[in-house]
Amino acid sequence: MSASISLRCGRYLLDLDRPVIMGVINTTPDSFSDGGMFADPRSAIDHGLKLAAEGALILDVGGESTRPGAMPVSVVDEIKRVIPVLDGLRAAGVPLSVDTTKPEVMREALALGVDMVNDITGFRGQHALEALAPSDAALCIMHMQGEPRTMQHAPHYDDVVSEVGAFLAERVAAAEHAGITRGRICVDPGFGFGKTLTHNSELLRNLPRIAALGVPVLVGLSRKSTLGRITGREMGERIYASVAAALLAVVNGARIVRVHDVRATRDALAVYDAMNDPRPFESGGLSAQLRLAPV
Ligand code: HH2
Repeated sequence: MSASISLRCGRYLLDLDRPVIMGVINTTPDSFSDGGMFADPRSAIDHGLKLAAEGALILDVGGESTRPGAMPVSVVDEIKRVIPVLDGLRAAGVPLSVDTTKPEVMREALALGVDMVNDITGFRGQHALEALAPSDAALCIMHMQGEPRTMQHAPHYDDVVSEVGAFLAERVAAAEHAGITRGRICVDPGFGFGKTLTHNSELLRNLPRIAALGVPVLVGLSRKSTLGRITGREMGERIYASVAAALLAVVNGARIVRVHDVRATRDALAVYDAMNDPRPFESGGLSAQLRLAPV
């Protein structure tokens, strides 16, 4: 039997022996899939509670859209968007993640007690790793080529899997150098962030090579345009493709999937889980409490 895998996430130790769902809550007016739907804090909090009830074991709150062509948001505006929502979700009973690239926002969120910081720039911002070092929060280190406004113009790699893997390895080493233990780190190849459909499929096929870095892998393919290109479906009709992508990611070694459609993904992953180990399902499945040990 393989050694058990976990991630230290602030207040919790998250059991990753079975795949974990991270539910997405965008408090933005312009996110590519749910922009404007949860711009009011109350609706964002209610949505987060719903996602936790549906089976999300992490809630990821973002205040700046990263879709190709999105316009930047000021520190003040981003804080105004995410902090009330994170505050309202503190008692949700699952780890809270903030999706941000700004060290100032990271600091505010950490002061409030968030359990994870998800940075699409891989904590390359000045003082980003310093902001995380004194906390117990988890880090999601993501790869992106270029920057959101222009990243899809002409992404180019000689060998996408090797280049993404080398970047992630370098950022893990930088985090460790800053005093952050590996047990707090997960990595993400950054599907759609400066990548074509061909790059994304090559990364998904070769995910075991990213997992070989030795830290848990997180994958976000939910509703992305690459799935629209494959299926010819508009945003609101990509749920089946998103579930298929999440399942493939998990089969190829992802431990965490970042999704909008938690309920559907949960069912698909439960089938995968039960195939590997049916015992907990004989007695009703594993509760969130059993997978989230308070530290
Ligand atoms: N994708 C998005 C945002 N944050 N973080 C990680 N770690 N991995 C991802 O793949 C990822 C991410 C984009 O999706 P979404 O949040 O729905 O849209 P937007 O950035 O427009 O708010």
